[in-house]
Amino acid sequence: MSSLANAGFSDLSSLGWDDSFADALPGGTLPARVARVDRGAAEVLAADGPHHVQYGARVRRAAAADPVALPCVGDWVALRTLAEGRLELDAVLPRRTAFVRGGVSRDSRGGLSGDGQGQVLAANVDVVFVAEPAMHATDFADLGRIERLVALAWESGGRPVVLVTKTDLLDQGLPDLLADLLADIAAAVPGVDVHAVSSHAGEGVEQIRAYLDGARTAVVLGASGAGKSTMVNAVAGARVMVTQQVRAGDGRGRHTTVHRELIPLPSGGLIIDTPGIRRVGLYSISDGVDRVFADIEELAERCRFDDCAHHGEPGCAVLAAVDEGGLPERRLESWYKLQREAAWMAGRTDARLRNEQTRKWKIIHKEMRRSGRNRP
Ligand SMILES: Nc1nc2c(ncn2[C@@H]2O[C@H](COP(=O)(O)OP(=O)(O)OP(=O)(O)O)[C@@H](O)[C@H]2O)c(=O)[nH]1
Ligand SMILES: [Mg+2]
Ligand SMILES: [Zn+2]
Repeated sequence: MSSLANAGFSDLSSLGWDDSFADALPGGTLPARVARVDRGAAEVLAADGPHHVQYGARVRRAAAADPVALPCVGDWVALRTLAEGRLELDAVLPRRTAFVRGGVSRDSRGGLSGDGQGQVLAANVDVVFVAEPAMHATDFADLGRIERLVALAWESGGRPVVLVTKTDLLDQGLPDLLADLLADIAAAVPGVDVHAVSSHAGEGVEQIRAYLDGARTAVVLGASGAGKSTMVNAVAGARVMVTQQVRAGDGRGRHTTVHRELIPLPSGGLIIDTPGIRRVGLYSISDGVDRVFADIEELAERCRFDDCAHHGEPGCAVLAAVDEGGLPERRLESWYKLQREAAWMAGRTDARLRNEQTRKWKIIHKEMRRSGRNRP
């Protein structure tokens, strides 16, 4: 919190406030931006500096009905002054963008499970930085994870950007290694900027700052140990986040960052650091996956059957491309996996909506019975 405690803002626009948020602000309330949430309370940044505020009844009711309504880091909120002078978080203003992950997990047999509900990881984010280390202990970057996070980033409404971190760890005697890696990643996420970053060497830091020009907000996502907090510190030019060495044996991170936190940067703009992600499920599925797999979508137009699932049908242009080496098999497998998950998630969401409808009708019927209106 030290970074926030002495911030002292006079200017909401430096926190990303603008006219369209102002239009949504209820009368008699004060605007503030959520910097961090912690069990039913939030640390917010207002025009006069940071405040610790509890959630009002309205917010608690909305969140009980749908966890997506819970205040989250990056949200713009309305504060109301209570009689005793204390401030309360009265409402969450409509989100411009939201990075939502689905509560999907894989059981021991590889099947999908979960409650079909979403969790907002960050709101009102303009740029989603996907941080992937150039090298793990034994392996190069995880393309499947990048594809998944970029698909979710497109869904959020923000702009995905891939940061390949710790490039100083690559064998400097083999300059092609980095170029090949960047090319592989660029092919996995067509249309997305990919940058090499070394926070230790200060490389790529200016490029990251440029994405935040105009008081824009970014969130950094990636596995534990990817170097997210180190990058945030490099961009801030100060040690605002704690970092820790990865484990010696397998090179995995130690889950050092445990809270999502919004950090206003001295050079302008804001950045949200997040705890290392173990697994992110898809949530709302519109065109995020299709955008990441634009090459497969394009090939699919040449399949003989319109509804080809690319599972061995005759005249399948996608499988032909795999055979000819134009489409990596790994990528097709990754696409299958996300398609299956998207279909499963869509089914869960439908089931949840049906349950909600049923529950609503039960309540209405009960009330009608009580008031005797359904008696003949
Ligand atoms: N060589 C090198 N090491 C780096 C670089 N960036 C980060 N590291 C190291 O990687 C380790 C993990 O860095 P963190 O910034 O704590 O990683 P994180 O992604 O924030 O991890 P969590 O908070 O656990 O999610 C630390 O020992 C850093 O010093 C880099 O550019 N080069
Ligand atoms: Mg961290
Ligand atoms: Zn096909």
